[in-house]
Amino acid sequence: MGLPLEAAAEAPRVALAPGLSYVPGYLDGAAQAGLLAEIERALAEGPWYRPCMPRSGRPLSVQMTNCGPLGWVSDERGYRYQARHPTTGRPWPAIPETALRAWAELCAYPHPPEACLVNFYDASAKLGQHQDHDEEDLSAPVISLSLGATCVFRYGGVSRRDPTHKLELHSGDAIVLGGPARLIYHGVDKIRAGSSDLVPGGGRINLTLRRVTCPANGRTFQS
Ligand code: MD3
Ligand code: FE
Repeated sequence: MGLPLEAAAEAPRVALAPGLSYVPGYLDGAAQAGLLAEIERALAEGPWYRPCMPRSGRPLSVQMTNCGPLGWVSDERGYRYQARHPTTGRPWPAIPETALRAWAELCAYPHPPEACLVNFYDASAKLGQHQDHDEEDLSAPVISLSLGATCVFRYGGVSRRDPTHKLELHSGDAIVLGGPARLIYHGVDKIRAGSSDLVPGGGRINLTLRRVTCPANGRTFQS
């Protein structure tokens, strides 16, 4: 696995906005296949489940699971991070090595990620515009890795009324969101069905790596 790492280190970073950098083709074909195999092993321990919206209980179209000491969940009671899978009650599996390497390589944050949210989009799934603010440590960036079908990602600014921009995310692309971009509105408008054969049966998988707790406040899950 030495070569994909060296190749990835070469991938150019495009600054799309302050704090928002885009790394097209960060993972080459071999690294994408390797990460998918790691995700398939994790799914045997922590399968996909369909989260629900708080209050309404309406199911999301995106299926989810997590890796790491903490996982993000959404149900009738609200949004939160928790240490166990909501349907199996088991701890989440370990964060894939490829994802840990991406965190070390793409951001300068001095502590490891605690949560790796894994989203699965079939051809009709979408994710509405939202902010990610359930983490205590908003000084840490979030890193996204895309696998499989291309999506139309849309992002704006820190106000819901700010103008938005569209970006097609392809298999292997990474984005890093930190600093002034950490609280921007963003979502997934659509999946381009049939655009990739990587994920069996089609669809798109997105991993987001997050730091949840503040290392300074003594509530860390790992140091
Ligand atoms: C901007 N996921 O899981 S990844 C999410 O493609 C989420 O599955 C989308 O939004 C997906 O919350 C988008 C890109 C992304 C991830 C985290 C962010 C953009 C972000 C955090 C802050 C701002
Ligand atoms: Fe998000």
